[in-house]
Amino acid sequence: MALLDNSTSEIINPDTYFQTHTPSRTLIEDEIRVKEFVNKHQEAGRKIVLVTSGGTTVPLENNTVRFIDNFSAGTRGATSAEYPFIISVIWILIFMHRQFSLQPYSRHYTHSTNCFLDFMELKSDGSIGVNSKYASKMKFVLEKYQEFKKNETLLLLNFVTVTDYLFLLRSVTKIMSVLKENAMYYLAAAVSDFFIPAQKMSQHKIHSDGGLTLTMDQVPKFLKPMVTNWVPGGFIVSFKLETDPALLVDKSRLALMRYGHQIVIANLLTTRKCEVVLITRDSEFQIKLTEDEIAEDKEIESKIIPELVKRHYEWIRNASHTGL
Ligand code: PAZ
Repeated sequence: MALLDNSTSEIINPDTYFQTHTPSRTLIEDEIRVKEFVNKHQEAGRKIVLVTSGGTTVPLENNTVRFIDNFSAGTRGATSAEYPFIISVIWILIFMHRQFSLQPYSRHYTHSTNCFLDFMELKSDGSIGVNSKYASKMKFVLEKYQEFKKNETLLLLNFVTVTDYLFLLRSVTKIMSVLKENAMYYLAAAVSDFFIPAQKMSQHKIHSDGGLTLTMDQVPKFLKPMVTNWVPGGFIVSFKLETDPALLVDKSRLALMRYGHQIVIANLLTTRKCEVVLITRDSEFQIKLTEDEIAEDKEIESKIIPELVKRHYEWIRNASHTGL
């Protein structure tokens, strides 16, 4: 039996974390891609949003056979990325997601309960095509997807472990910091809270000849260095997930006060697809789908994103008034 007890968990500071852990082999290559992407769109005067999506894993062995995962399939991130971040200018997207989790547009046809084969049919002449029942929705999604690809307005990056995620987040946000107010950071990934530091981890596969007791350390709170050092003055929106409704708003507000960013979006595991609360320093704003909207399959992200874009504009306006 695995024994989990967080009372003995150690707290490592972020600098020590980065000094004692190794980034993924693709980090340097990813940094080059992000720099090119940011430079190109910055020169064209565009705004860029970073969306993080999906869950991070926590390996139990350095040669990883086993790892701890979480429930997130990346639905929030992939769905949000499809709702145009538009008021007067189009936002460009960096989509940093868990490898093999849902992606914008393809998410409609790749999930196991929504297999793309179910949308196709064999024709009498032996060719294959899209079943006419689904053609109009598929055409809509395909057009949007091809537009993204043609205009190169979507950069995909992926991570697997919590360590991959933290190194990548630090690099991407530091590179994006040149965009100043022309950027938004939308952190919807479900990032592990506990991990086993590399130096304490078993090198090889843990033997299965008895029970297993795990002692895990706390993952450093990366929002603090992100807000103060990586993108000082950036417009940062984080998500807070809870399962206990009595704690949700207070814990979300605490995170906002502790890290000093702009918005925390509070959501409960059970109702996250139809109800969230946007928490700022001086307000709480509920976004909810009505019964009719739920019946029409409306997605709550179609209400969240325009609200955030509006608030980003207000934030720039207020900042320029106060000379910030
Ligand atoms: O991926 P998904 O759509 O199933 O879940 C989204 C979510 C609940 C992970 C996201 O809305 C969220 O709350 N992310 C932050 C989780 C946290 O670290 O508290």
